[in-house]
Amino acid sequence: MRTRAAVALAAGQPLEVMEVELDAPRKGEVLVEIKATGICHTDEFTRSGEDPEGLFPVILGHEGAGVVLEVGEGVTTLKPGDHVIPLYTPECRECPSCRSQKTNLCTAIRATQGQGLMPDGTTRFHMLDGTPIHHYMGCSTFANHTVMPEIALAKVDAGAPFDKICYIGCGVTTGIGAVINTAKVEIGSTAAVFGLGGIGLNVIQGLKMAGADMIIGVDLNDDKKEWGERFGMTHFINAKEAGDNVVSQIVEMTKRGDDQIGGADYTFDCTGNVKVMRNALECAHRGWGVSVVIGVAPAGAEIATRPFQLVTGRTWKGTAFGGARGRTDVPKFVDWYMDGKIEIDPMITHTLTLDEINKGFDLMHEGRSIRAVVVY
Ligand code: NAD
Ligand code: AHE
Ligand code: ZN
Repeated sequence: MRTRAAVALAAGQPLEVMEVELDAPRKGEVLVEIKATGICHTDEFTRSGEDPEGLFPVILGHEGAGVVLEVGEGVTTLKPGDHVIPLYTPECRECPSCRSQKTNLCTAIRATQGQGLMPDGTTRFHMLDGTPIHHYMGCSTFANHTVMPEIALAKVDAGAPFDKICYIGCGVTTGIGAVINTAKVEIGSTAAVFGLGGIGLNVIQGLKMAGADMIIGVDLNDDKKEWGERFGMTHFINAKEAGDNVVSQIVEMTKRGDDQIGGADYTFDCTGNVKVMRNALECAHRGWGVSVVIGVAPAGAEIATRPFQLVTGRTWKGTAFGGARGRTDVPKFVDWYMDGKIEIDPMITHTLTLDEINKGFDLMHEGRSIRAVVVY
């Protein structure tokens, strides 16, 4: 079939909206009509050429929601008409990682996914002249139709609005999941969140749900103060004004108890900047502070700290997709949204057509959007 897609032809170039060819789903695969997709900073990371796994031409996008149109041979858990959220972290429930119950990082199809291919090593997308187009994070939601493995689709409430629940496909689940699955924040905790964008605000929302007492937000952009407060942030630091003092400021603000040792119980990097990651670790509390890396850093970037920071009891952790097991947990996030337990609507600041998709990237760069969503 033919479908419309925003194609990244080369690194650093704007996306080009065009007709592309999409092959039928093969064994274990599903054809999905994408109804809406968010634009996450990770799409920009790959578009810009900073992603060491970046391949071109490619159809980016990994934060979608849609409807099953057709299933390939052997598909048993989905049928045409089902509403689904694509999963860049699939859940096969059979690989050693899934069976371990210690991680959400399913390994069933990770190798081919990283090569921009379907699990059988081929692509379903082609240019009209036959040139293959790479898949992205196994999803490619910047196309009106896509083909996905059955194990990478979560079936969700058919009454939920696509233009909102698409955000559960990455930002909402990553942010809230980082708090509840990865950090396992307790009631009364103190926390610091670096980067108050589409992910950081969901970390704040998760911290509020978990009952954190003090939630310090840090961003370069003063406009984010109001945004953070909207979701439960209690204190704001402008990172530009604080400069190198951001760690000492947070330590000072979090001093508690007789010994007056400061430091946040939990800290989160939602920027992808390795210097920020270091600050986030170093403002975590001596003896027990946990710092969670969420941001994705450019090729070649490395994190550093004095080992003494770890010797003295800080823990550095990372999280992908908020530690969520997609087919199990994503339907629950949709139900929480439908039940009013989590907020999504105010964070979707812009709704665009596919033809306007590059404007979504501009809004992100200008710090004007939290999430721009393309509705097909
Ligand atoms: P975004 O562009 O919406 O937000 C980033 C925010 O960080 C902005 O508000 C920006 O002003 C702020 N910022 C930038 N540099 C800063 C600095 N030095 N100090 C303080 N604040 C700073 O991006 P997003 O969609 O929220 O994504 C955030 C990061 O998370 C990206 O690196 C993205 O690739 C990554 N991410 C990771 C996962 C995962 O599973 N680990 C999932 C989604 C996104
Ligand atoms: N390709 C990059 C890494 C990108 C990355 O870390 N992706 C996150 C999801 S970001 C969603 O917005 C992730 O899930 N990682 C686990 C995985 O298996 O990819 C690089 O640096 O090579
Ligand atoms: Zn994302």
